[in-house]
Amino acid sequence: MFGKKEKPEKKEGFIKRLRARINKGDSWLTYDLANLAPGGKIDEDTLEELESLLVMADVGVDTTERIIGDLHKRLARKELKDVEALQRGLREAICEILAPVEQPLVIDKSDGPYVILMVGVNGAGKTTTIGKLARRFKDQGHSVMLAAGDTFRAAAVEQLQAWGERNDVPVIAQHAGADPAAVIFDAMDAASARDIDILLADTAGRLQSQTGLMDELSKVKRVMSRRDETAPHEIMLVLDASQGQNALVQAEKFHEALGLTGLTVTKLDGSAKGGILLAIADKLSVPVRFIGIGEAAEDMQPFVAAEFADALMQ
Ligand SMILES: Nc1nc2c(ncn2[C@@H]2O[C@H](COP(=O)(O)OP(=O)(O)OP(=O)(O)O)[C@@H](O)[C@H]2O)c(=O)[nH]1
Ligand SMILES: [Mg+2]
Repeated sequence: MFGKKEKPEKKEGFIKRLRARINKGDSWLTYDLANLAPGGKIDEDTLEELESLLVMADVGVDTTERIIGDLHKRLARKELKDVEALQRGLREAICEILAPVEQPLVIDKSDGPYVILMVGVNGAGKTTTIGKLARRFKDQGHSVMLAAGDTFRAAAVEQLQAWGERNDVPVIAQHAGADPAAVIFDAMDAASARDIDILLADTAGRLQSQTGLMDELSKVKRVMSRRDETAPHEIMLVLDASQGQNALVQAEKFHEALGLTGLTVTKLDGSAKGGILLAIADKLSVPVRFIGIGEAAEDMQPFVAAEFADALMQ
């Protein structure tokens, strides 16, 4: 488990920022819900309008149907007497979808370095997330090392090294164009030799449709398990929430190719209202480890379903 407890004031600040950034001023749901039922009466038409609202907020057609279906049942049971009851019902439906993917990352150091392989499309936020995690793990008292497995993009190694310097953690890198599997394998050796708790391995961005590059990731994973059969301990996909439904497609394809064990959803500050997280939680039973709402280190926190539901609703 994580060592030290989160400072409460830091956490409170995050929830406030999460609300403000997801909602960008007026809350998308509460504001609109009141508008949907001007006389306060909830009927089929209200639910139909709410349906379009959810689809537009990136929740996706199937997940929206699940939510609206649930509300229809409540309506039939005469449980939706007013806007407040509708809000409560909606919040419950949202929590039910999100709760199963709230599974915090648990670091197990008993078998040597805990190795996290970071994957995702170009620009999703992999390297930044590694930097933020390095900082977080160090603050919790773990020793951390970074592996510069993005040997493809110009300046990728320097970007990782900058994060390493900022957080005072070592970075293992080779020359441009080196085999990413070899870089990460060597870094695993170095991490063992130095008794490091957590190794974070960066990789180059790639589209889920680039078969050759997806195969390269499978090879990285295979080579890692040759060095330590329990590694990688976490294969984390980084998803940019502002890509909407495309993020869901990415998650499905990366999961098929690699067997993901965790997700980090970034850029919720720039997204169409955060609904994509509902679609991902509903369609893919992969734990959501962290959510990001900005570029600073404190703008990333563990995912908590109830908090996220509240941020959507308030
Ligand atoms: N607004 C916002 N920006 C973010 C967030 N996370 C990352 N970024 C920014 O997104 C940009 C891309 O981040 P990187 O970490 O370089 O992404 P990457 O996936 O490593 O990119 P490649 O290595 O090119 O595939 C940077 O400018 C980050 O500062 C976030 O939660 N919110
Ligand atoms: Mg990168």
